[in-house]
Amino acid sequence: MSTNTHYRNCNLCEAMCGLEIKTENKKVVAIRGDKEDPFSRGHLCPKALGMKDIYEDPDRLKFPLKKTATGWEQISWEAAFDEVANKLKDIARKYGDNAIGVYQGNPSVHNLGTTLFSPNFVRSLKTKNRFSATSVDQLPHHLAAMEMFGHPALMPVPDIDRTDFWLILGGNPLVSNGSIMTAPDVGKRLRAIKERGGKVVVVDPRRTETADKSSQHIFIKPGTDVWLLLAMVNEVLEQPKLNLRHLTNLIDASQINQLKDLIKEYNLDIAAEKTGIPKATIKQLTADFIKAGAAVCYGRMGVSTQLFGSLCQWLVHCLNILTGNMDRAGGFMLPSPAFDPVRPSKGKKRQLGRWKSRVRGLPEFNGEIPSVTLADEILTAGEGQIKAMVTSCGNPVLSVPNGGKLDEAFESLEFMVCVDIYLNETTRHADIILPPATGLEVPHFDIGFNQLSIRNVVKYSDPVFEKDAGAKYDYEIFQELTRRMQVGDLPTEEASRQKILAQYSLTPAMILDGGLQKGEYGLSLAEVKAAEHGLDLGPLKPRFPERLQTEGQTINLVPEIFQEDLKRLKDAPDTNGHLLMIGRRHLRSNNSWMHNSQRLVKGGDRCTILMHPTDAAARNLTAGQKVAVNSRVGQVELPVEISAEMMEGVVSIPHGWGHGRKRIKMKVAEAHPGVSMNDLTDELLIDELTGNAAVNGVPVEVGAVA
Ligand SMILES: Nc1nc2c(c(=O)[nH]1)N[C@H]1C(S)=C(S)[C@@H](COP(=O)(O)OP(=O)(O)OC[C@H]3O[C@@H](n4cnc5c(=O)[nH]c(N)nc54)[C@H](O)[C@@H]3O)O[C@H]1N2
Ligand SMILES: Nc1nc2c(c(=O)[nH]1)N[C@H]1C(S)=C(S)[C@@H](COP(=O)(O)OP(=O)(O)OC[C@H]3O[C@@H](n4cnc5c(=O)[nH]c(N)nc54)[C@H](O)[C@@H]3O)O[C@H]1N2
Ligand code: SF4
Ligand SMILES: [Mo]
Repeated sequence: MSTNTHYRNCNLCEAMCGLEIKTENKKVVAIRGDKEDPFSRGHLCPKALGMKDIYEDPDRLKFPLKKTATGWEQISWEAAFDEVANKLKDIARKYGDNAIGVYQGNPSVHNLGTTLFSPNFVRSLKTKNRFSATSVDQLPHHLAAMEMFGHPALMPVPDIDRTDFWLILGGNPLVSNGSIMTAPDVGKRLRAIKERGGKVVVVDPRRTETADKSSQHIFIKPGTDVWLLLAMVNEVLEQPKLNLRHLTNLIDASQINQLKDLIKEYNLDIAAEKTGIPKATIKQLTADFIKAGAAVCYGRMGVSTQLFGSLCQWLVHCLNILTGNMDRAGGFMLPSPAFDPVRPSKGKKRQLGRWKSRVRGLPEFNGEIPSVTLADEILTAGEGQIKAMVTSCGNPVLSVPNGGKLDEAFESLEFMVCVDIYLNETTRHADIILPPATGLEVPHFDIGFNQLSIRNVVKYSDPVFEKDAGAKYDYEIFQELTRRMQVGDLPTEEASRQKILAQYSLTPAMILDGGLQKGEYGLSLAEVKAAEHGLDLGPLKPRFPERLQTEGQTINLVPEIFQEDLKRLKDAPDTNGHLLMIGRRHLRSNNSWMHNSQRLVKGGDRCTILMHPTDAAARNLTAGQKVAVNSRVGQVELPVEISAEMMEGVVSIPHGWGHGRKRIKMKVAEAHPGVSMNDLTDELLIDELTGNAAVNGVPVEVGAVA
């Protein structure tokens, strides 16, 4: 029997690890880290073997399914495409275009075909009711990028290979493997900072795996980072002279004075009171940050998904800018991707709030409405009510706050189609499921993460296996659906018409080749393909001002919307006396969808509530005991784990569990169900500026199960 070796990037998380995959016939016999990958240097995590499990999973769907009175039936692709297009068109005709809702989930950006081909399909629906996982995650990052640098995709990443001081707020990269920061083997890179005499500081309500390996950990009360950051920026501004370095000419000096005035009242005293961090600690932290050779502040998920997420991301930028660390080696930098989807906006400013959601009046951003209000838009009668849903790569029932309400909402729809590889908590509500080929069966290229990686690299991965006979790639599914939606609706003008028709025969390879050749390095797809371990394109380079897309290519330090939002701090809810719930991730989970791999779920129950010993004692709780957790929206019961790694007054539950719901088909996951943290998170708790979900800092009550 002959063994074949394949090299390919793992597409499960943002780290882009190179894998070496050995196969015999149609079987995976080994998956290791590719030591010759110049970026990941042999690193991988336990989820990499999940690639094999997904490939072999008997529960994974491969052909279209239709729900009938007697259960799910396999139907042909032709019949499925026709039925989906006809139903969607009928509903749009009857109730208007906005009666179709769309939700796109996280793996969308990890799948080449979906990244490139789903946008046309979504546009063909002409609906304003578009939702995605972005608004349960990182909307504040995009808003800060748009307001300050002129484009929502211009999100700087920490140059951790060259920094002397890495301040991490609300991120746990040793477990998440990094986010809005593609950095395979963060552990090694973090260690290297300390070995070269630098410092890593983690600010987190939990002493995380990352905090454990860092130089210093500081507990913070959930949802209060905004006051910490305000006080730190204040401290920076109080220096006799700012060291802006090459940014001096990119910032209007009057904006610095304006910022000073705006935030001067938010001093160390207020910060200490709100955050629970001693004044002296904040002062020292700021002083260390200022005096470090190169420093970078990085705020991720934990500071994005809270009530003041957007202010936090704005202030993270302010801290980096005002200490001269933006766009500088060892600071916060913009990558230079070989395939660059960011087109100059030619003065056309993207906007927030061009329209509002119908029921709650939440602002649109980048053409999307916040997912916290998806259930309202389905359940509330009236003109514009969503009657049909399309989901792709998403499991909002487990991922969006108040998932229970979404569960109920999806059940009430007239029609639902899901592009997904599993029959899970969300797709069980579908009338039709369209499963694409995935994982080892598809070509891969990291369009999204090359824009976020801490070194410029590029790789193309060929499929390891052919997809099953009769299976379809995701791009083929979207192309077919788009074509059917546009039939009879093509523009009459010949040139526009031809342009649309031409899209029906495009392939991902054609788009990649064109984009790569036009890109900064002028590579062809063939050249990229020839480098099976990937190409190293060098360390990050300063990109200002050329990359800025603001008017006059300057940095906008004090965007009006953040000035305005500061007023909201005065009405911040008083959470004293409440337990506050935060989330947590685990190396062997990937949001909600990889619990069907036995090797990834084995061991003890990981879906537990973590609680500080003092809080447990106050409630007479003992380790392992089942407790009831209540919030405004729901109740769940799960075992308690008692640990001083939690801050007092804070509890933690991992998200992505809750596979005990009926009528799903994920055998292993069903045997390890856990409960859904999002049956507790509250759709009314949001970063009001963007409508981004505040899944962290949710008030809950915990007590013994009666
Ligand atoms: N409480 C709480 N809630 C959270 C979070 C939290 O930290 N705490 N995190 C939030 C974050 S950061 C995110 S990104 C969201 C994620 O939210 P979602 O994106 O809605 O959820 P996932 O669990 O990623 O679901 C992925 C879906 O894609 C399917 N899938 C996997 N591979 C493929 C493929 O190749 N093609 C297709 N078509 N489908 C595929 C899976 O079967 C699954 O249904 O959750 C958010 N929700
Ligand atoms: N193994 C694994 N890896 C993943 C995922 C996964 O599910 N599993 N999901 C992927 C996805 S979609 C994403 S977006 C990334 C997320 O990547 P990260 O942002 O690194 O994700 P988390 O591990 O959720 O880290 C959030 C941290 O914020 C802390 N936190 C909570 N509330 C607050 C607060 O108010 N203030 C501060 N300062 N900290 C707070 C939490 O304790 C936690 O340590 O991970 C990705 N990688
Ligand atoms: S760290 Fe992420 S990219 Fe690397 S092997 Fe694990 S899941 Fe895959
Ligand atoms: Mo995410």
